Amino acid sequence: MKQVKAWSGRFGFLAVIFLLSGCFGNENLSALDPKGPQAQWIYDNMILSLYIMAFVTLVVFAIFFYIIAKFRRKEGDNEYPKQVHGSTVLEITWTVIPILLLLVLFVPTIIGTFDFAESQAPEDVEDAVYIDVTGHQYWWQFDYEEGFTAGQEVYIPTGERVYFTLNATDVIHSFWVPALGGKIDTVPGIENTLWLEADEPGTYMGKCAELCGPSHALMDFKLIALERDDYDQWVEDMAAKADVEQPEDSSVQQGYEVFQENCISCHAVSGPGSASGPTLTNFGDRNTIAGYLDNTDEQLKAWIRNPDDFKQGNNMVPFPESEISEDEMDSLVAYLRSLNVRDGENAE
Ligand code: HEC
Ligand SMILES: [Cu+2]
Repeated sequence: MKQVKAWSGRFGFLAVIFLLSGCFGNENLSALDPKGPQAQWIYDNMILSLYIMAFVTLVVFAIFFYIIAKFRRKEGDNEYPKQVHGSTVLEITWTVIPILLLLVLFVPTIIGTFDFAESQAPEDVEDAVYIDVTGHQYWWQFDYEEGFTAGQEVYIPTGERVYFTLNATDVIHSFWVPALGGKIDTVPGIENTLWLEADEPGTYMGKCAELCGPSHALMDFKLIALERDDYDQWVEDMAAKADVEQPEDSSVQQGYEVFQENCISCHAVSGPGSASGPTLTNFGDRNTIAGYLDNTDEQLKAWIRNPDDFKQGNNMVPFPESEISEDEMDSLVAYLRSLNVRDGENAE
């Protein structure tokens, strides 16, 4: 008996932890804590539909209990009551009321759905930002109009609509930043559109929301909203990287050579990216490796040695010691750290 109690206590404790884990720790990952106008709109409609459902439930249960009480068998009731079939008035009532309630949800939903898919800024808006998103198994590519590519982390200016055009190369993925807006599928061969806006600067978690293979659950990304000035600076720096060939810093020269020999076939480090692997132009600024591992030197080495340990079925090849020695690995890591435009500011 004691044992049972102890165990149920432990499970109860675990259950509470699991429930609470949904509330804390995940930076800006909740649709219930909207951080932009589109997410706010979705949240408001969610609450509206919740009220409608609560109202319907209350009314139905009230009638239910009233009927049970009123028509229950009373003392002396020994005969069948009158048997009634069908009632046109009732049929019409319970068809019309739900139609009206559905319309209350339908109309704003349709208006919102079309508004969110808007692919062009209104004409009076200058320098609206347009970004092409491509979903890959299991990483995200973000192509900017200025001719460069970012991987895993998409930067946007704060307080304005940013227009995304979405696509995929292999299978269907889905682009979702819960705290900022709705999700939308990225489908090979089809261009979907969506705008998002962040009220405040910050880092917003993004998720792939369409089962796309064994590592689907790890296909995370981040949306980083900067003040407009900082954003412009970032764009300028990323675009400037396009011309950089040789590292200026001689201490990372060896790493650069190791990289050129083994990695450049899949990873670009400047300009437009490639479709084979994430662009590493600003890898040193990333918080995470492959979207979710803490970006530490140890993890980075472990990732390069065997990516499949971390993301099953991903498309990067492993690099055992027979191909890259421990010494070369150190220099390679130093080189990767040197690839940044914000002095590794995001990395923690
Ligand atoms: C065959 C193509 C290929 C080669 C060669 C390759 N990679 Fe990758 N790499 C990938 C792919 C694909 C991913 C994305 C994996 C994922 O997240 O699903 C990746 C991811 C990464 C990441 C994480 C990137 C990020 O944005 O978080 C790093 C770092 C990396 N590779 C480094 C290297 C290094 C260093 C080499 C050379 C030693 C190398 N890769 C060689 C395909 C390749
Ligand atoms: Cu996916």
